[in-house]
Amino acid sequence: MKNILTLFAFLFCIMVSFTVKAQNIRITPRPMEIKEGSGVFPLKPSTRILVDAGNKEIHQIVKLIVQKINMAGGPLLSIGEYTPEMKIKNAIVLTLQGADQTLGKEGYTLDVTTKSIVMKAISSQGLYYGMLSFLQLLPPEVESQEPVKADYVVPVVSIRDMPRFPYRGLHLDVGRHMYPVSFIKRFIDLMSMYKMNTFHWHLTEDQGWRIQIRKYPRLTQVGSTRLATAKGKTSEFDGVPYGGFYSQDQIREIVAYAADKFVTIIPEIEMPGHSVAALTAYPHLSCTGGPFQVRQEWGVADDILCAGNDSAFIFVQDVLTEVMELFPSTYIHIGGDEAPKTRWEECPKCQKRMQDEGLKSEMELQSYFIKRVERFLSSKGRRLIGWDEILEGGLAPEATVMSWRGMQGGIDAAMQNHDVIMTPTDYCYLDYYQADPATEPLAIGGMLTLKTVYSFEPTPPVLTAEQAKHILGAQGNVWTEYIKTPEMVEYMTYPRAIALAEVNWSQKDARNWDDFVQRMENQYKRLSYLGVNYSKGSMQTDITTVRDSIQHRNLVLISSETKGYPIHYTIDGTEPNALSIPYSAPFELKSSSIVKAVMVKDGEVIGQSNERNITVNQASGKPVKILKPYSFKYPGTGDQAMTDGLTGTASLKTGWQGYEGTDMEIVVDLITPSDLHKISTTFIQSIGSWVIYPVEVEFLLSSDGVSFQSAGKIETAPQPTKGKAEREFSIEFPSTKVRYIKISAKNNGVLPEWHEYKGEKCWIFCDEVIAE
Ligand code: TNX
Repeated sequence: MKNILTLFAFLFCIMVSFTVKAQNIRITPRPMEIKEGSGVFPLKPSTRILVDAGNKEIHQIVKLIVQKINMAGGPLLSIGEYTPEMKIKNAIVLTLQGADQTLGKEGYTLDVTTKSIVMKAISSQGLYYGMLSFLQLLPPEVESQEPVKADYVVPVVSIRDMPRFPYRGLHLDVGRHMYPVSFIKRFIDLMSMYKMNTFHWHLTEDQGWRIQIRKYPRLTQVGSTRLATAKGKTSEFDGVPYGGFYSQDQIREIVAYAADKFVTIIPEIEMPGHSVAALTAYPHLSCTGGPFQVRQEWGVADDILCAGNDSAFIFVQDVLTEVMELFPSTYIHIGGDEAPKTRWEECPKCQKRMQDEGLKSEMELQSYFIKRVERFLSSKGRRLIGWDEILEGGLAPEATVMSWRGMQGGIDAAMQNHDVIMTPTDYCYLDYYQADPATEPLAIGGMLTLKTVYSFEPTPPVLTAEQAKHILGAQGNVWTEYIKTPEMVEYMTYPRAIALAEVNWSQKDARNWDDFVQRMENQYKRLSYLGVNYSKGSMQTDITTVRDSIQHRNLVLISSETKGYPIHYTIDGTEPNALSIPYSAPFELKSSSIVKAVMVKDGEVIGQSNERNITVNQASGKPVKILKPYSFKYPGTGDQAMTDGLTGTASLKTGWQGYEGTDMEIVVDLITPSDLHKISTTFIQSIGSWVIYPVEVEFLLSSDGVSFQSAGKIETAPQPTKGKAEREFSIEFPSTKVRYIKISAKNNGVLPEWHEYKGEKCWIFCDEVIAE
């Protein structure tokens, strides 16, 4: 009996230590080396934290962490001084003594035994990162803002860690929308929690100048306020003035706050483009002399700083002088992106400058502009960063390039031995959608899921080992045209920024999506305790169809980028829950339905529900022949998009097939001749996106696929409609046996006279053939 009890006790211990292990070593970003042991170190009120005598910086950090643990309901630890002669028991040690030099300035070791926890690093920053990892070994409740119950035990483990990249950045645009000082601090707190070390603060824009400059008061008196803002993606305005700026005192406060968390702030002052707010305040800095208005709509403005005007350079230098006083960062970002040369081409001063300086093009004039600013920054011991457009016309000698229009700018710069920060739109634009746009809040466009961010590899394989050293790291960009509130900033930033934090910190081959998903459970709990409005988009289901090409029918396929959780769905329009039909394999729908699906964990729905309207009619799943090709930019689901059962959604990206300037012509083969009396299809119009209705839609029928008879034609004259609209084009006829349906739609070709961009190629967007 006693033996059996001992055996049970033994098994129980193994189980406990196993669950502690499985639950707790979930540090994100994943450390370089983790050696798991067995047993735990319990935190008790008698536990002491010992730090090197005289290290004020680390003392400060330790104090914050002691408060944090206590606020969450954990034991109140005491702080003492550490000396190497001490016998360490029931203590947590943070020391610069005896640290592993090879781990560099940001690296650390963290050794947990049942008796002590020891963190070593060669700098306070390294110890800070050790502390962050230590916090992640504690239960997630440690992030609670009020006392909650939790078991404060730390699993025995030995960690050696250092970052892969030195530059681990997050960007925030406060030009389009701005946020309170308290939120900027919170943004810094959160990024630092994931060991990011650079905050790129985008402070000036066409739509608002947000930094106080003493020498140019009108920048904030005039340039910080726009009279209205574009409503959503329409060409209407809300009529509500929007403004604000950060005073120099506030900026100093934020810079100091960030420094305590080892976050460097790189300020960005945009030039020569994206500067309409500055030109509104000081029109003489422009080519035309103005007047201007702080921009109310998004996009790219033609009016930029005049490169022929010496006062523009004096202005830039004066502004940068005050900026350098406020920001100790070595790097200063000067923008350089999206500067149309329209004004410079017509400006006598710019043209004279080109002549005087022997510049052959406006591109070279841009390069002259940037080089001149760089000389100024270098003379003050600072370094210039610019968006990849600064490559055009020749790079300034010491410039660092932020590659955003893909990776090529970064590759070119690294090949010229320039430093690079990778921030390509396809992987780093946190303003893009992160789940099905049909169920997401309005975003600028694009699609960037958590998994795609996680898959980012900042070092392009074409670079040699030497050139690759110029890739300093990656950065996530939060552009805020459609992000009005702090809550929305968090929604767009998290959890994607955590995926990018791991891309930057963890070793390349240590990255594993399924493992990351597991570890994220720990992070989601922490974010919830912190009240972060993170997105659950990665836990959304994707509902689509696959075509059974033997039986010519569509089957509904439900999946998700986050694997490992059961999916449940409904087809009767009700909200799915854990009791709804469990999904196991693609299934057939007997009639048109709304399919709604969720993922479930422990009997609870996780993530938000997704839904798709799926139509079932005589054409569904039948083969489509494309007679005139659609655009590869908007293929829908490809050749079978018009009969895939998935109707176009509110987003131009989902469902619709697009034709750029060309006509549409398709034939659907119903395989078995069927009695039909109605055929329809839908087109969309979205003036702002250059999509208009076709001018003519014709439906033709055939029994042999060779000779077709017209069943009806619908003509329209292109009319401007407000916002986005849909129109069903249909014909009805006496019941007829039909095997082939041809639909041909004529594109107007170019945007009509009434369009702002008249004469440019216009699109037609169509979806789904419905045959009844
Ligand atoms: C391009 S990225 C811009 C920004 C916009 C952003 C929207 C860059 C250097 N310029 O001005 O806000 O796209 O995604």
